[in-house]
Amino acid sequence: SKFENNKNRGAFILFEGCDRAGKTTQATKLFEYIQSLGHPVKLWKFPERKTLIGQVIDEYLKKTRELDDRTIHLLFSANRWECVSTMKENILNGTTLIVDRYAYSGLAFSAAKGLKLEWCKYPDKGLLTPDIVFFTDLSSEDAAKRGGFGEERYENQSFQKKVREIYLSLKDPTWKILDARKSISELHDQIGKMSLTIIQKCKELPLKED
Ligand code: DGP
Ligand code: NA
Ligand code: NA
Repeated sequence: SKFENNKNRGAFILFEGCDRAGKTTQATKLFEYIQSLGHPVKLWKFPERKTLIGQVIDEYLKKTRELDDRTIHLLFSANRWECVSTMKENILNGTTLIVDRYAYSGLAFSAAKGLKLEWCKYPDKGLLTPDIVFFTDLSSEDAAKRGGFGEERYENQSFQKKVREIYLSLKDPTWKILDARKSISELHDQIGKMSLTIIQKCKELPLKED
């Protein structure tokens, strides 16, 4: 496309983690920080519940709709696919995207139900590859202590324990595993520094689709 040789692209910064690990708090704080420095930046969250597919996902998570495990896996993936061209356009035009959950969530949550990891991976093949992944790591015991889980599907300790194990098996060189027991400001400082480095570095690197 006309963007491929852009020498000034934005970064794709991803947050992943179990429920209640402080991901959304850190993604929001990072967004505000990067914006305050004058960099073009946007905050995205998956699932994107506002689209037609996202509305079905929302009903599934709120337990007002039941769906087969493979069906919902494919819908979560389709929800990422329906946003990919907009995300790509933003990044290649120089906007950094801070994304709260992406394909690793799909693998961790679906494989935790017993679906085969290899089967789960295929629908997400070709999606954008993050430049850095911040994994806010918290044991399911510590997560449960944070005022308990919410009412949505998946929000219970034994399931989250499985999700965390699968997540940790997915770690690759783009991952930074952060101890989510640290204070909000300590984590934010750490994340902010690494993000500025990656924003500079990735200007010279192609955006990957794997
Ligand atoms: P959140 O709004 O971040 O709490 O995410 C909603 C829930 O959906 C959360 O428990 C994680 C789960 N989730 C996110 N992405 C996927 C996915 O691709 N597949 C499955 N099965 N679950 C997902
Ligand atoms: Na949740
Ligand atoms: Na969240």
